[in-house]
Amino acid sequence: MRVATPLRNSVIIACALQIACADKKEPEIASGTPRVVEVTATYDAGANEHLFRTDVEQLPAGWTTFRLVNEAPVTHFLVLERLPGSMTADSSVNEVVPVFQEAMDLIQGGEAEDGFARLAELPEWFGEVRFMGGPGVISPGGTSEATVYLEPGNYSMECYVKTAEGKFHSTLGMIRGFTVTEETSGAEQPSGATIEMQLTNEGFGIEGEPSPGFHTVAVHFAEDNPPLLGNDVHLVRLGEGTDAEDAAAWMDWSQPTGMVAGQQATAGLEFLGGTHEMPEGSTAYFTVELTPGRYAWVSERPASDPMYEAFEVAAN
Ligand SMILES: [Cu+2]
Repeated sequence: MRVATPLRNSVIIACALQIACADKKEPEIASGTPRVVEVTATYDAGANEHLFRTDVEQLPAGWTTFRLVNEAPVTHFLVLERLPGSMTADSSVNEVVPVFQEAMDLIQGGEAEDGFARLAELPEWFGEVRFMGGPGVISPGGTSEATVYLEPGNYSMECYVKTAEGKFHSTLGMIRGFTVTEETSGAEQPSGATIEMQLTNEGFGIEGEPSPGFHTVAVHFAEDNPPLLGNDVHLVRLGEGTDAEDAAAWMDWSQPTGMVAGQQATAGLEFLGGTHEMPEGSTAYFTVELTPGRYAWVSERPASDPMYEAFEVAAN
């Protein structure tokens, strides 16, 4: 795309000057805004299943927006995982999700050490899974939207928020696969971000004013992520009696009280989206609306080493 632009410009200039225009058509350049993949988070009470409802099975490579509409009664997110080789979402369902669940069941039962040891039994290929962004944590009734560049490969979309009983949503159905083909969509990289972040292990590196209104946030992943708990960014609006520390502590799934959905666990915390982690050098975009109030940017980090930044949005 970017390589082709000067060529297109030269053809346009030639046409404007009426030089050799008749038999030189503008080159075929696919362009436009990223394709939007809409995914609805739902809950099937009869089957006790948390689900991603979407018709996506195959996508061209390129800039793509994932819009997670949370129609469920609990908090969710959608993390994109690029799977190595011939692995598919079924491989994750069969070989990865049960190991995490067994680990969590042990942690939940007070056997944290055995629980973390259980993670050594993850298949070797899990170490080659690449987290590729995706819509951040979103409270019931909200919509979370994130745009990323997808390389070809097999992907899964997953939510590992937990129930009050410590069951991951992925254990209860919230994981599904899709494939990104070699063909490229040609969609253009988003532009016009009003807030920029340089995300590292030390902080969010924020530039831009969090004024009331809609914002496009560009997140540049400036440092590679630690394994399992990575540096990502989620926006939370802080209700009365809550602070940024509460929100940051909630982000640690490995704690019995971490990432638990439900009114009690998330009381006063309204999650408004964000983006999951990506490899160093990647950029993700997400959109949020700010109204006057207290907020925090929080990252999915261990509760013992939290990363957050509180801020206030003043009325104009
Ligand atoms: Cu979920």
